Amino acid sequence: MKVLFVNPYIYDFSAYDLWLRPLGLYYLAANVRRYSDAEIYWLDALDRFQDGMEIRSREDGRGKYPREFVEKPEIYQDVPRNYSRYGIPLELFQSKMAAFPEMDVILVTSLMTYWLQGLQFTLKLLKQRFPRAKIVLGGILPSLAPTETQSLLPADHYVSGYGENAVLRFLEGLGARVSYTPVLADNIESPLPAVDLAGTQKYVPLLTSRGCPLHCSYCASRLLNPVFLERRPQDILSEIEQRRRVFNSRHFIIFDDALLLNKKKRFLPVFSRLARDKQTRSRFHTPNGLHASEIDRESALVLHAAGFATLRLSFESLAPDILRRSDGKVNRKQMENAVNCLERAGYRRGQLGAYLLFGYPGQTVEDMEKSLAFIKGLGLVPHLSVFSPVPGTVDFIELQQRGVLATPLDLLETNKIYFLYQKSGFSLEAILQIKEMAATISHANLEAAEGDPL
Ligand code: B12
Ligand code: SF4
Repeated sequence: MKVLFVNPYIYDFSAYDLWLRPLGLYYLAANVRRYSDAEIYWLDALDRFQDGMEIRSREDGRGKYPREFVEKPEIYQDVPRNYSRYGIPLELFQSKMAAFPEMDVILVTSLMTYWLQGLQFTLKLLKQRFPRAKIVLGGILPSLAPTETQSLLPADHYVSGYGENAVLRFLEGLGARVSYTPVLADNIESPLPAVDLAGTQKYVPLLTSRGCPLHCSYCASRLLNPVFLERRPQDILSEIEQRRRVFNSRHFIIFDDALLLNKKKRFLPVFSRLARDKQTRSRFHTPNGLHASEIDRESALVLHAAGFATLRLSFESLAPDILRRSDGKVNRKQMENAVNCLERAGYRRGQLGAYLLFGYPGQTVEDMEKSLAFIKGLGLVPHLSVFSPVPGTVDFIELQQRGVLATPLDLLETNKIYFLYQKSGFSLEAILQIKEMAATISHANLEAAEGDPL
């Protein structure tokens, strides 16, 4: 049986490769390879490192996607931004498909609820080339919006939640020989994600836990991962070691929601061990925000000594309503303390980033100014994390009840840029003013940091 794994194109106002990787699909491919006799094929429309592409990247692997401007859907007509298809050139995608043999099954992932059109476009290409293949769709879309996914995206089978077990069962049902079907209920150890299928292994994703024990009203972590599951330190260390030995990987991108929570059990044993290992020159990056309240003297020293190069702290806001809805994640004092500890550990302040929620319902320009001024005072680089209304979250349901968002759900309304410009209450001038303010602070604080001591 031949099985093709596909990461689809993106249609959006913006998309940047901030180490975006289809990690869920890597896990599924590893499981299919280990536990079944299916033959595996791989097609990633977002892999900037695959053959024949000219790569322009930063040294750590971040970079721009190739893009092609496309017509905006009706609902986005008033958003004053270009709209594009992001991903590898179409000819490359098509020539890869043409070179593959006929497929029996195609497994397609989805990474954001609003990347609907990218999926529709990719599914159309796949159906034209492989009309007889069974298509299975999984990931964020069928997990958070199952009804809409089924009505808008043609597939033979839809999987909500973790796919390891479901995929093997599906293949077994079609006649593949399957030796084992893993259950991830209380143990997330599984074959290591199949990063060998990617165009490069220099920058590899790393997951030390699934989910988060907190309950922020804007976050879908709990819906996607009902239980906070943590890996054993020894298994995490073995994965890092294997990546270094086999692939010479240098950059590890942490995909956790909550790397530092329960730090004594996982973060400290793993990374203090790496910190002691002076031979290694690995770099760790946390594009997802870290819990600043967990950063004390000890964890700051470990972060620095282990080689954490990109550190972004989840700050969100100083606005009382947002703080309340963030499940007590962090406050002003904890943030100051975290930054002091990190500075003492050897970081310069301008090397540290802080995520600020922007475009949150009810937020005002004044809220943003105050929060930005606080981050400026701390000497950090602000990153505006534009609010995306995520289906199924408390905030999303409230927005529907208030009539701000449509019922039934319109997936295109979950786009963060659309929400910011059309629904957040911020005027175009205010949006530009806040972005400008953030850019100025960022520039000044980055300059103050001058260079990278890591
Ligand atoms: C890591 C991460 C990122 C990383 C990398 C993203 C990536 N995928 O490469 C970065 C930092 C870049 C990122 C950015 C953003 N993210 Co993000 N991110 C995550 C996070 C924490 C983990 C995703 C992940 O890889 N998990 C690990 C893998 C193993 O799990 P998985 O992908 O779910 O896969 C499993 C199942 O889904 C299933 N499955 C997956 N594919 C398939 C396919 C088939 C066929 C089958 C059967 C099953 C299946 O099986 C897999 C294995 O069990 C999730 C939250 C979460 N806990 O899921 C948010 C999340 C996806 N992000 C979210 C958001 C809001 C964002 C941002 C918009 C934030 C912002 N305001 O800027 C940006 C947007 C990025 C962009 N380019 O526009 C939202 C989703 C929003 C939405 N509307 O869909 C989430 C859910 C967090 C939240 N706030 O609720 N993110
Ligand atoms: S702390 Fe982060 S991951 Fe956890 S619920 Fe809040 S936003 Fe989601």
